[in-house]
Amino acid sequence: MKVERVENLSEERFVAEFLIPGKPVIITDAMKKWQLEKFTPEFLKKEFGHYEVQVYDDLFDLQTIDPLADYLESNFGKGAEAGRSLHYIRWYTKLKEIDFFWSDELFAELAGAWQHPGFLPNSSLAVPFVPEGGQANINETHFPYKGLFISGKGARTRLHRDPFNSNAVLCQFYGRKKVLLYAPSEAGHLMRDGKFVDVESPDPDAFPTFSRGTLAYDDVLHPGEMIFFPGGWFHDVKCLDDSISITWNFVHASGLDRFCEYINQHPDDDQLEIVRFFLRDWVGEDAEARDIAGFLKSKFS
Ligand SMILES: O=C(O)CCC(=O)C(=O)O
Ligand SMILES: [Fe+2]
Repeated sequence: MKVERVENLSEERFVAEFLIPGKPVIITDAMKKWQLEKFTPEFLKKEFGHYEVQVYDDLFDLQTIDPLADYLESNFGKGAEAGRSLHYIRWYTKLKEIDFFWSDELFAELAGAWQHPGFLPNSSLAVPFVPEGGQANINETHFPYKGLFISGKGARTRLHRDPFNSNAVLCQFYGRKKVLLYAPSEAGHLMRDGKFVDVESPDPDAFPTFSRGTLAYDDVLHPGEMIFFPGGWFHDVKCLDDSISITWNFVHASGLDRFCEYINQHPDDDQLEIVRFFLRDWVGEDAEARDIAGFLKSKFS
């Protein structure tokens, strides 16, 4: 099935029809006024080619740190050649308190080239936390897992669901991506011992009931389109062309119960470090899952 495509999506409709029910959607016109020419390989190479960036495999294991220009030279314009490494740049803004090759400087320089989408809530946000009366802005507020994704044709982000039940938005600038989506209810067919099935070559011993899992959506995201991945949904993303995208995650107050339930049930999840980083000014750097949940519930009750 194809994902519903909408235009002119208001925040009210997004929250009521997609965010609260947890329904994926593709927004076709939210990037119309953006400077798309700044999200091309040529422009990024010219302006940012000397930056060192982190290069991952098809999940989230770091492989190397290389200059952006080197990656583009060896991976773009090649086609998915047999034997070519399918490494993937995921260049995130700061996610934790360590010195790393974060993209904050890049995003500061690109701030004028794109804007906070009109449908995306800018208040009632739990992660990043926006105090009452405040307004988040994707260009000024720090969001979790906000990053520039750069990947050669054939590269892939294997099936996964995003951390701590957070929602994600993926904006496609350059090239097409094939997107497969499974509902949260299919977890039993897709996950085992914290590992996810590889939908392109499922291991029948580890995932014996994979074929009984229902694929909800199979679609292609085109340049200029944005997709919303609701929290808990499993997604596999494959680059049909050389590709450039931006993504970020968020937890909205409407999903607070699910978020708190998740963190209370997974107090040792290593991604909680990221939640703490985003809430450290309010709950402290050592906050336990229940303190985080208690703080957010008190703010949105
Ligand atoms: O674009 C990709 O390769 C993966 C995107 C994704 O997983 C996300 O935005 O949550
Ligand atoms: Fe994801």
